[in-house]
Amino acid sequence: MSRLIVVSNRTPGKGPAAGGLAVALRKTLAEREGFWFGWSGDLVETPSSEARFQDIDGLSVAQIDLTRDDHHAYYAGFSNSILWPSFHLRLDLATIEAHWYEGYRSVNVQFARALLPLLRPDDVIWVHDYHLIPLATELRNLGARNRIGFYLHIPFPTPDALYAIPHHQELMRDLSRYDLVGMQANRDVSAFTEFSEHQSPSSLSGSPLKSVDFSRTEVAAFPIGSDPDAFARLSVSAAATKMVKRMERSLHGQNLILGVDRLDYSKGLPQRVEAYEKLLANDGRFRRQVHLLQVAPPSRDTIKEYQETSDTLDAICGRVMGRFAEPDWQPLTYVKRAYGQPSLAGLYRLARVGLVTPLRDGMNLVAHEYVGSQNPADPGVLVLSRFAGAAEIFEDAVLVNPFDTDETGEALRMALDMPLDERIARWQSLMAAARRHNVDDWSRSFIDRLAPSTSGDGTSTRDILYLASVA
Ligand code: ADQ
Repeated sequence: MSRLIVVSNRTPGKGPAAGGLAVALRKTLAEREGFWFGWSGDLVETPSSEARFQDIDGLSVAQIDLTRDDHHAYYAGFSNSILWPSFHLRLDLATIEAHWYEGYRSVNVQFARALLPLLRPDDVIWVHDYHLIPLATELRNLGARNRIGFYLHIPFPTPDALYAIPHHQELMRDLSRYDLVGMQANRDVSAFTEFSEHQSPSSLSGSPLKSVDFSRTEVAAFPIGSDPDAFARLSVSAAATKMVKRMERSLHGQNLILGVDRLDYSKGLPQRVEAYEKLLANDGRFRRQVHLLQVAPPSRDTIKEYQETSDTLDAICGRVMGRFAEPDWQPLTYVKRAYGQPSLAGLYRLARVGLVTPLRDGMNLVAHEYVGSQNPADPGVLVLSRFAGAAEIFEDAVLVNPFDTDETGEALRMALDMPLDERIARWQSLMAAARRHNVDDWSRSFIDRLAPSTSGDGTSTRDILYLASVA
């Protein structure tokens, strides 16, 4: 069996904090051999061109360092101030500084130069996410003939949003240098197909651009998932129970509504709190009967738009507190810190409503984890944004338009009033879907498709994939 080389911006770190994706890829790496390649997290003045290997909890990891300037242009600049907002259709929050592209490209070249000497001819390479779109081109320019796959964890943009990205044509040509491009949802494959079939000859110079030939690249949806049965076990573990007991003591029998997110403008946090405000304003029954817990640790907080989202959320939470709180009752708790998976699993299980309302999201694993953690005899209700990739998987969630805070407020009322038999029926359907789309099968199906002749048991998962015709 050929080795698997996983490449991502960061490699997994030490300790038990790894998410489902890292755990699943670790398992795949243990089955196939190979290593994980990425940035070390260190910024230095003169990085070595050679990668350093180390063993991280049994995982073979190769890392390179970057300079501060390259990293800034590549990560905070092109990746997270241009690609992230544009792919999430937030051009209003993008900072279009085309010169960041040089740093972005240069880091991809550095990754390719350090990775190439470590490769064997039959290694299969799996590249992750928008930071590394050019990597296949740079590896192929250096002579790599390996099978190379790319997985986009975030949504694929509409053509208009794509055209707003400097050098978008080169980025699309970069995608065409992969053998397989995996996306989260049918929606993303459709957006990609729309672009590939109607490529616009637009350029600032006015000269027509040649259209990109995608005939050698297969593009398909591989919806990522979690390990729902692991979350089911975790949600009744000692660590989860400890958190549940703590929380129950402060709830005094109120129903818990729970949001868990990275603090990111794509997650729709201000709109979510506003929807909760409307629930309390429109239906006095719920005052003193419900409590919203929003867990949202800061992320990418060197970027201005993230600080502004944080300020907006602070203000809205303050407003709702001022409007509804009483000396002996608070309508919400907002916690700006991350929790380990056992604590999260306990909170998920305790929550009568899992409120997952991103404005746009590749998949949203919190929705999967919430479903996995429910008590089968008394499950909570998932209120889910239509604009998360997860909405294609979880048809029996209460689906909402997160921009419409009246609708989300009404969905909250419906979820809180939902009778037990309906909650059980919906949850059983959701749990079946979470199991069908578990993260181990996701990883296996991508690799089977990328390297069919080298797969362990030859299992085909073709029937769960949605293929795009992009020839
Ligand atoms: P993210 O935008 O980070 O991921 P999401 O899928 O919701 O979004 O969460 C990823 C993980 O972070 C989950 O396992 C969750 O438990 C954890 N997490 C979130 N908030 C946390 C908190 N407050 N404390 C502790 N852990 C927390 C990107 C894309 C998504 C896509 C994933 C995976 O934006 O659309 O689903 O990658 O492909």
